Amino acid sequence: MLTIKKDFFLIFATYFEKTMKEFSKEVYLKWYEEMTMWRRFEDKCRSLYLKQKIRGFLHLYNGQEAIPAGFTHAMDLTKDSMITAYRCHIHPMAMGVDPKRIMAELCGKATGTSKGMGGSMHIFSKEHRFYGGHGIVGGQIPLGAGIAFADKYFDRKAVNICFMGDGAVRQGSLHETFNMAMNWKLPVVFVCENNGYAMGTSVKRTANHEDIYKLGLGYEMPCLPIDAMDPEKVAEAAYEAIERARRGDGPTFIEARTYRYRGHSMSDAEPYRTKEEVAQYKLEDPIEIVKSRLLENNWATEQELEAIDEKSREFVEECIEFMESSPYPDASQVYDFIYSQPDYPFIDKLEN
Ligand SMILES: Cc1ncc(C[n+]2csc(CCOP(=O)(O)OP(=O)(O)O)c2C)c(N)n1
Ligand SMILES: [Mg+2]
Repeated sequence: MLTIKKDFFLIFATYFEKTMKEFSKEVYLKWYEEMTMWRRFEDKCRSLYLKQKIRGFLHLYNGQEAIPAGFTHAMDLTKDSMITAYRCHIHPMAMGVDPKRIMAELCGKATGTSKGMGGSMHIFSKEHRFYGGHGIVGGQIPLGAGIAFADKYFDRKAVNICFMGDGAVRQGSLHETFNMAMNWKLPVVFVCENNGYAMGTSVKRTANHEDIYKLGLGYEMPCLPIDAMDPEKVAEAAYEAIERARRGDGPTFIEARTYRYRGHSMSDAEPYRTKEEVAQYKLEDPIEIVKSRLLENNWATEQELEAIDEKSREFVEECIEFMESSPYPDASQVYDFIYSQPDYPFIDKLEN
């Protein structure tokens, strides 16, 4: 009797087993629309920086677009969350944050996602569960595990996707976090966006081997490298890892192999690589991959894709208009939203 019951539930569970949304024409068109807009957005940010409308640091994401495209395809956007480093304009857009407000934030306007007080490295949206935007290399790794701890504690059945760079994986905090995340089987997917360089330091020069995903092995954390220029491959690996985390089986470490086309930030003369190397990687451009699949499957014509490109260009212009017509925060707000603790004991000690 017991076995029949068990078998019945097994069949029932298999029948209703969740599978990932298929890679349909609609998905590909959405990817093309989003990815061309993201690329255009970043290109426009570059010119706004040269015009000094964007100040401070600016790290562009060109070349890495297949990663947020693939991940958001596999995520449950009603409850899952994301956290990343300072190269952070595109991930929140993929999560649903309004690009106009991101553009406003980049230019320090009051309509920005952090009221114009965070800037390029600190995009944040509680509403869309995009938890930054962090300038300390590797600082977001323990925070991602912390979000996952809260998800588990409150039984939300939600998963945190914690992105980091190839430079960040060399921080000690990664090891403490991996150990705790495995020990407590936290619902988190750690993703190293390996774009080949940490500022001007290549992965080759950073360690005695280039297989970053192997950092998971010491913790018996499921880990794998993926071709992250192809959003389908990203989505497949993401889905498996997310579902593993969601059913309580703990974290996964994905090394997403990608490439950044622009310099580390705007002040990078790129002496560490050749123009030929960049051109070589552009042959595997993620937007071109999406475009060629749309054409091969007769899901869109060249003209239809050109119309989408045009729509992306117009939308980014609208973002700039929104930013231009927004006010700066009032000068009286300069000390607002700053953490202070008047009775901080150590300052007291110093003063006495
Ligand atoms: C703790 C810390 N050390 C050093 C820096 C300076 N820094 C800023 S970005 C960066 C490189 C990080 O590279 P990577 O993690 O590969 O990310 P990518 O820029 O390629 O996205 C460094 C060393 C910092 N911000 N924080
Ligand atoms: Mg890097």
